[in-house]
Amino acid sequence: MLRYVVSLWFLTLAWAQECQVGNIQVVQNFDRHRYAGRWYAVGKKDPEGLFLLDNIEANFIVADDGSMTATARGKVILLNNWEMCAQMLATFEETGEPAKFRMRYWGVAAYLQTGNDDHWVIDTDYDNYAIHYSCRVLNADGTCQDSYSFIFSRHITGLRLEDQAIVTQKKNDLCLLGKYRRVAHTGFCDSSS
Ligand code: DAO
Repeated sequence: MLRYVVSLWFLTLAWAQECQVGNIQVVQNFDRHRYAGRWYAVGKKDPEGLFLLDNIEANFIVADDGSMTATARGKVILLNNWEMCAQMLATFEETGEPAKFRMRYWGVAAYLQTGNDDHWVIDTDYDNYAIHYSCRVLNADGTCQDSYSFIFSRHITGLRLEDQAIVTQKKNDLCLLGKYRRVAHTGFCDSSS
């Protein structure tokens, strides 16, 4: 029994070490110019009190001075049952690490969510997939209590077969394997204003 408790304690400790937000690796030599353009969220790990449900896409723009902004849209449900397409805007503040930004976001309508979150680019090949991560609340042991993460694809149909293993490995590295749901694209935001 004691051996079981001790092994469990070591396993928990190892998990907590691996899952420290401070140990999360982001993409090396991040190139925002190649990251720019339209991405479709095809998977999402929701935060507490989720906001964007499906039909989520983001368009990153890099200005001549190098600053990055984004427009985004996605279906949300407000007041329990009012489905609408949220049009969002975001600005990205440098942190000194090229793939780590602070993202300030707000809706074009005042009743939409506003926030200021981390926006980390965990991995991308720029042409097909990108993995985003944000931890909103840290636990005392340095693991994340409340995170969200988008799996982005350049293709509205989803990830290519050859990218799926890479993305699965990264989900595992983020300690979020099994916590993502598929994000549907049904044209909701094309047909609603
Ligand atoms: O959907 O539950 C949620 C949290 C996401 C909020 C952030 C949306 C703002 C705009 C995204 C821009 C690019 C990722």
